[in-house]
Amino acid sequence: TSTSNQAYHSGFVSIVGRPNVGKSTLMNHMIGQKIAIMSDKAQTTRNKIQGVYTTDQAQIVFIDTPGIHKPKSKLGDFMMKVAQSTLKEVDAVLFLIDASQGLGAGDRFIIDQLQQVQTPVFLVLNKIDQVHPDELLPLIATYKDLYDFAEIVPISALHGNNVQTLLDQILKYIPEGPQYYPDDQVTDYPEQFICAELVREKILHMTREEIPHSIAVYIEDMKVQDNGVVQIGAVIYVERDSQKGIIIGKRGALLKEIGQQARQDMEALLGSKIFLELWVKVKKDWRNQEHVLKDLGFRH
Ligand code: GDP
Ligand code: K
Ligand code: MG
Repeated sequence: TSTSNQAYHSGFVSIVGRPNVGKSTLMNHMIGQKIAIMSDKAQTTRNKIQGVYTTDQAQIVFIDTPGIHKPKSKLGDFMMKVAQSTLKEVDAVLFLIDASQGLGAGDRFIIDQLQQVQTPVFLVLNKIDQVHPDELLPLIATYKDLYDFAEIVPISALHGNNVQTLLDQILKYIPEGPQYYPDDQVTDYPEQFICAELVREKILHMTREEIPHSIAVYIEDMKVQDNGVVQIGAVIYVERDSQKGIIIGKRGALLKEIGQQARQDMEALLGSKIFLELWVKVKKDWRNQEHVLKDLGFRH
């Protein structure tokens, strides 16, 4: 307010951690809206998605980083580069772990990456709703042996326990700066991208392991009709004809279900009626073709 002479603070915070530790859940909880898609399958988040947390004293832009892991394809390589460059640019890094699981090879790989940057790193122990309090201290000791963390905060992203404390701790690391985004903006990603992610999320939920890593979703067009209905055309790219058959399902049943569920989420997101059309196309080996990745919106 005009009577306060406290300076405004703003900055960037990256969220890293093994797949499924709850990065997207945490960001959505902090931002208070469903931006990053959530699922119980690995590699749900491919692009960095920014969520914006705004108060009248500070603004924090969160980056939900794609999983840091050893790259196996050009797509994996792309994700790794995004993650590494992000770590250097931010004011703090939240290293999220699943407290109900022990230290694994994936955590060690991430810690190796963190050793290469100067940025303060928080150890955030998530899913404390699933562990006995006695187990926390030994777990913290194990991680403290490997890295000098700036802060250590146990939370439950799903239930919101201690999330406000985490936000308060983060604010200590946010320098003076301007408000980058307006009060009501929660993400800087275009609606097209989020709609494509919603379609991909439904496919992740409704198919078996072999499918999720073989698909990409691209919004071909999105326009508002005279009656206010938003018309969206989306293409689901798969690598093989057999995968196309799986996604379409018996007499188109699965594709219809994917479309219905994605449409409901889009309507909630955009606040208007949606007319959604889905197509499935085969694009062989799209994951290893640089130009295909560019077409599909994977940016460095
Ligand atoms: P990400 O891959 O790190 O982004 O993980 P997600 O946010 O997609 O979460 C993976 C799974 O863990 C989902 O099924 C979440 O509901 C679940 N999860 C996330 N946070 C918590 C938590 O605090 N407690 C419990 N019990 N489950 C959680
Ligand atoms: K996930
Ligand atoms: Mg995620």
